[in-house]
Amino acid sequence: MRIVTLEEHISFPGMSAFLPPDLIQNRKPSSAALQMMTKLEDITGERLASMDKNGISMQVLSVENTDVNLLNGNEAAKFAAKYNDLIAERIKDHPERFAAFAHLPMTAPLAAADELERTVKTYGFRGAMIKGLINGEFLDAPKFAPVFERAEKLGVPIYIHPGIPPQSVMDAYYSNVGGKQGPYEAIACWGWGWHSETAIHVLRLLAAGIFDKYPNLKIIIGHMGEMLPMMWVRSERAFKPGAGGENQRTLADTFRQQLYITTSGFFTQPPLQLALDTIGVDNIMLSVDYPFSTNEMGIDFLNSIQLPADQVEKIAHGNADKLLGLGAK
Ligand code: GRE
Ligand code: ZN
Repeated sequence: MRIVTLEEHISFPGMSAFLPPDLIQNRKPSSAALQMMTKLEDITGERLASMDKNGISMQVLSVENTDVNLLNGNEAAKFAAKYNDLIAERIKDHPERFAAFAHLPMTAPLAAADELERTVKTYGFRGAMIKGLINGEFLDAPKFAPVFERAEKLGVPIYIHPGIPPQSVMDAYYSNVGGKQGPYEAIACWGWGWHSETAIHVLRLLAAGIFDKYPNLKIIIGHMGEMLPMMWVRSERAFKPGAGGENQRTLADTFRQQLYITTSGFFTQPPLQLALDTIGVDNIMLSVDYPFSTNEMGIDFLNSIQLPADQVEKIAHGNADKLLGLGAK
């Protein structure tokens, strides 16, 4: 069976040569990312061998770090373009095995929209991944409109991934746990905080009326829907049209029409069942979150799904092929 996974990360540490030296010390890589740097940097070595071993046909790659947000204006645009050029160069000999989401200079939203268009048209990139807040701001801020507008026009999705929380959130919510000094990353990031942050991100887009403003815009989120399937009915009641937000449609209608989720980092049946019962089988796509989870975990999970074959095919590749325009032309 064809298998496509689409929350699969890369990072090129050599790119820090293009950051001003005084900014390099302001970078905040997670400890998990630092540990995985060798695997993040590799594309056609261990990564491709592991895809072969596990029967993964294609990975859609995305940049794990947010260094580009340290830069502004033209500097950010040049840095992102260099990153994307490098990704395109590194995958060009394997068009059947790798595709990519663009890395965008979101501190300069119009340049970000232009870079999205350039990478889609020049390299066939499949959309963009945006990691977390942009220097403290969620994407419903009006300044980011050009990116949504352009994505809708180009017919490519935006993947919203969690990012390192802003310092004020880190301090208030995730620090001094049990009297220990400093922040506790597992609560702030991959053990909880990240997932609630991305759920909040999508609910903010709903409440701000972004989905209604761009009715053909498609948003992807990972981690089995970032807790939204669990909260579905309660949130649906709270975010009814006319309940204070700008949204004109219900949460369920909006999300089933415009939100897609991946299974990244989730490998058990109960959360999948919740996702099937809420957003539905047409909006769920297999992903691993390589290298932070292993391809073996993803494939064992796929093999354990108890659904009719045509539905497993949708999750394994059909939905992604359709949404991203992959597969047979
Ligand atoms: C992720 O991309 O989801 C991720 C990281 C770093 C650590 C763990 C993790 O970027 O799941
Ligand atoms: Zn991820």
